[in-house]
Amino acid sequence: MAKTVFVLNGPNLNLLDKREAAIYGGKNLAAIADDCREAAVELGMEVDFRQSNHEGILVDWLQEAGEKAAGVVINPGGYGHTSIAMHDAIRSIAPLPVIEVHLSNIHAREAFRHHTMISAVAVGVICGLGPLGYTLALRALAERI
Ligand code: DHK
Repeated sequence: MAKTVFVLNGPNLNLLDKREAAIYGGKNLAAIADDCREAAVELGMEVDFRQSNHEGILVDWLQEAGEKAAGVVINPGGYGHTSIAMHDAIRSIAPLPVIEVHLSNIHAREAFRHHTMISAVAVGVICGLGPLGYTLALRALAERI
C-alpha cells in the first residue's frame, strides 16, 4: 500500500496567487497541491495536502502525522520563525522525517526571516526554489521512507 505523506502549509499560503508575486511567484496553492499529487504518483506515495492559518491546527496535524503518515513536508509560513509549539510537535513525533520548505530564499530577505524554529528539528530544509521545493522535498522523503 502506498505510504501517505502529509504536506502542511501555514498562514497566508492560501493567498499565494494574491500576495507579493515577485516574492512568492504567483502560483496558487491548489496548483502546488496538484504538482505534489502528480509527483507522489510517480514516487509511489500518497499526499495529504493541507493549509491552515492557525498554529494550533498545524500542531494537531503534526501530531496526527505522527500516527498516520510516513513523513511530512511543511511550509510553516510565518509561524516557522516563531513557533516553539511547532518545534515541540516535530520533536514529539520523532523519528518521523520532516522536511521544511520555503518558496522564497528566507536568507536573502529581512533578518527576522533568517532563523526558523523548524530547521533544527527538520531532516532538511529547502528554500528559494519556489514551488519546485515541494516536489524536491517529496523526492527526498521517498528516498528515506
Ligand atoms: C512563507 C511565508 O508566509 C513567510 O512568512 C516566510 C515563506 C517565507 C515562504 O517563502 O514560503 O517568511
